[in-house]
Amino acid sequence: KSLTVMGLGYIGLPTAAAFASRKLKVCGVDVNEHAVNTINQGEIHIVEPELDIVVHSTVTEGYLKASLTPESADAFIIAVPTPFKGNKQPDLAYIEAAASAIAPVLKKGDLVILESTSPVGATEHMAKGLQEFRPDLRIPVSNRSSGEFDIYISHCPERVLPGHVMRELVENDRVIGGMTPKCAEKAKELYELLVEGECLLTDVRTAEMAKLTENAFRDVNIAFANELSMIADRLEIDVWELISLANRHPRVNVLQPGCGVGGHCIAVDPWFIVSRTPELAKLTRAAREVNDSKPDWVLEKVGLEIARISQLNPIKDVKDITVACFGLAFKPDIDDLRESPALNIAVSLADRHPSKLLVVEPNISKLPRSLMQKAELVDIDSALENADIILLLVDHAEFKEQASRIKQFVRVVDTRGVL
Ligand code: SAJ
Repeated sequence: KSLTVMGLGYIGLPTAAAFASRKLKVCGVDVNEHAVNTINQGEIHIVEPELDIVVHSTVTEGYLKASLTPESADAFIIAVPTPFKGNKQPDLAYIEAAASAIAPVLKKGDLVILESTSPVGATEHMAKGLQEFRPDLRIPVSNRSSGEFDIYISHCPERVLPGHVMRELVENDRVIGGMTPKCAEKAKELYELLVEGECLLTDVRTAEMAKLTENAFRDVNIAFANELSMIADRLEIDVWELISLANRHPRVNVLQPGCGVGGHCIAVDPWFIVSRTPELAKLTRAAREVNDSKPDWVLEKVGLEIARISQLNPIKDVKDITVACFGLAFKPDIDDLRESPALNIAVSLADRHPSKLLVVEPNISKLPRSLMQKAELVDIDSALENADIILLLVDHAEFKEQASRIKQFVRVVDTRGVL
C-alpha cells in the first residue's frame, strides 16, 4: 500500500514520517524545493522533537521520499495551510492547488483525506474540484452522499499539540468524517495502521466542525480569563488569586490570562465558524476580539508605567527609561515566535516608545529580524540590573525559577501571573 501526503509542514511531514515508520511507502509532496531536498537527505526543515530521527530512518530505509509533484498512490492525505484573508474569510487556495495536483493521478478505489483545519464545507468544495478535473470518475461531492463511488473522500482533522506531535499522532483519538459511511471506514483502515487512540466515525461536516469547536472552545475560555484580568485590574483585585479561588468550585475551571492568544490555530480557527454563520457566532467573535485586544491593553499598562517614572523623575529623559520584555515565544518553553503576541508587543514597544528595549528569551540565540537594531537580547541578570520596567510576557520555566528575584523589582507588569 502507498500513501502520498500533500504538504510537508508541521503536520504533513510528521504524518508522512509516522506512516512510513509503519512500513507504508510514502511520498511527501511540497512546493518548497529546499524542504524536498532537505528531507531527501534524511534531514528536517522544521523544529519538532523526535521528528528528525523518524525522518532519517524512514528515508534511509526507503519508505519515505519527498517530491515536488505527486505520484499515483492508494491514499492521499492533504495537509496544507488554510489561512484566512485580510477580511477574516478562509483562504482555500492551497487546498484547491493540492486537489488539482493529485487529480491527474487519481484512479478507481483511491482514498483522499483532507487533514487541514477547514471551514465547514471545505471537503465538499475539494471533492467538487476533483470531480471537475476528473469527470471520468464517480466522486461523492456532498456530505452524507448515498450510492457507490470510485473515490473515497474523508476529512480527518489533525489535533496534535506542537512540541508533542510524534506522541500525539499515535495516542490521540481521531475524528474521521466520511462523505459516505464507507469513505469513513476506508480512512479508518488507514489511520489504524498508526493511531492507538480511538477512531471515531462521523460525516465530513461534523468532523470539520468538531475541530473548529475544539479550538474555539479554548479561545472562548481564554478570552473569559483575559476579560477577567482586565476587570480585576480595574477593580484592584489580584486576578490570579481570584481565579485560583473560583477554581476551587468543583465545576469551575477558568483558564489563565496572558498577553494575548498566539500560534497558528486558536487565533485563526474560530474565524472559520464566524465566516460561515456571522449572525449566530456572536460569542465566538467576541472572544476573538477580546483576545486580539489584549496586547493593546498590555501596551497601555506599560505606557502608564513609563509615564509614572517620568512624573517621579522629571529630569530622567524617556529615552533613558529601559523596558525589559521577558519572553517572546507564543507560549511557554518553546522557541516558536510565529504569530506570537509577545513578539508583537515587543515590536510595538520598540516602535511606539523612545525608551530602551531589552529582551530576555532563553529559547533563542538571536533576535528575530523584526526586532533587530531595535532591541538587545540579554540574560535575566543583565535585565534585572539595567531595566526600569520589567514586562513579563511568557511564563517560561526559567522565569518561574527566578520569580522571587524578579519580585523584588519595583516595576513589573506581569501578564502571566509568574509572580
Ligand atoms: N493560552 C493562554 N491561556 C491558557 C492557555 C493558552 O493564554 O490558559 C495561550 C497560549 O499562551 C498561546 C495560545 O493560547 O498563545 C494557544 O496555545 P495552546 O497551548 O492553547 O494551543 P496550540 O495553538 O499550541 O495548539 C492547539 C491545540 N488545541 C487545543 O488544545 C484545543 C492542539 O491540540 C491543536 O492540534 C492545535 O491547536 C491545532 O493545530 O489546531
